[in-house]
Amino acid sequence: MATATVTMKELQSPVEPTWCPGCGDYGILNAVKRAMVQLGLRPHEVFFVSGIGCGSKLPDYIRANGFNSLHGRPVPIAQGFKLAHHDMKVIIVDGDGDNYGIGGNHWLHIMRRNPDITHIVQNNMVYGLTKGQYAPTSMKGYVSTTSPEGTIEWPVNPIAIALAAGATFVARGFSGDPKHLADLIAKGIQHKGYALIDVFQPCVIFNRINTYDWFRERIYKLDEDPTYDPRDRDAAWEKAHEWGDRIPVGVFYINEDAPTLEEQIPALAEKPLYQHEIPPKAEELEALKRAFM
Ligand SMILES: Cc1ncc(C[n+]2csc(CCOP(=O)(O)OP(=O)(O)O)c2C)c(N)n1
Ligand code: SF4
Repeated sequence: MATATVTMKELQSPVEPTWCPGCGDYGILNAVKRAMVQLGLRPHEVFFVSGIGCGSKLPDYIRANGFNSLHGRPVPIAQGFKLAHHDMKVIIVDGDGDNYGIGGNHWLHIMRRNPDITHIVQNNMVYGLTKGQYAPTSMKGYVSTTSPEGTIEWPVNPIAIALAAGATFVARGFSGDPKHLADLIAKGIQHKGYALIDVFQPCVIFNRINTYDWFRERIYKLDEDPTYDPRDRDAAWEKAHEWGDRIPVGVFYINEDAPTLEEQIPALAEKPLYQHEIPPKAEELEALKRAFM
């Protein structure tokens, strides 16, 4: 891990955010910068990948490498980048619609593979950019432009799905508490393997149910309970289903022993893929062709 000194100012992008005043995405941007400062991560050491959505504009608002991909596609792009350049920190930042909806299948498979990637999902339980349609995380009965009588679908449970799919780091934060969220993001970046950080992010325009106050009345921190052990998968499973008057945030689960995707690919052991010789040597190409004949 880098040990250089990095300041919040150094991470300041010249681009002004276009988020609505009061949007929970500001807290996430602040927490991401704080985490980079905490870890001494310099702009050139980090690559952000996002999809399409309000929150997915984040790579424009931080001075680091960044790439806005298509709606639902940041996961495969981040994996491709990680394989090509596995010595860089790769951070995906996308919305709940992006990752739990259209990109849901990619998400399942990144968790099985365990690349060393940090994934911050801005979960506002609504589609913000496209003006308030219900999302996969909207609560049952949620009234929106596309569910005027209330959505009849059960919401996805990101924490339970991540545990079931084998994610090796599963956490949830709240954008109204950027300091706590920064600690979670820093832990996720330090974790060797895939780290999910689902973040409650109030959308002050389209989600008038799950507001800052709604979350503040309910959330409590797992790390304030000294008896909670995040290495205990059964305990995490139980906490994943806690919803209603009390909703936990913090690190639900961590498995520090699983090998990463990169560690299991022999070609990456010697040097990053982008430093490999292209095109391969003639005899290597011949051998490859013969393997398919
Ligand atoms: C393939 C594709 N389908 C649909 C859209 C339209 N679209 C853009 S953003 C979005 C939803 C964004 O919601 P979310 O990912 O939760 O992010 P938020 O805006 O709430 O931050 C949709 C449906 C698109 N751009 N591309
Ligand atoms: S519509 Fe909602 S999510 Fe989008 S910028 Fe405004 S407050 Fe934020």
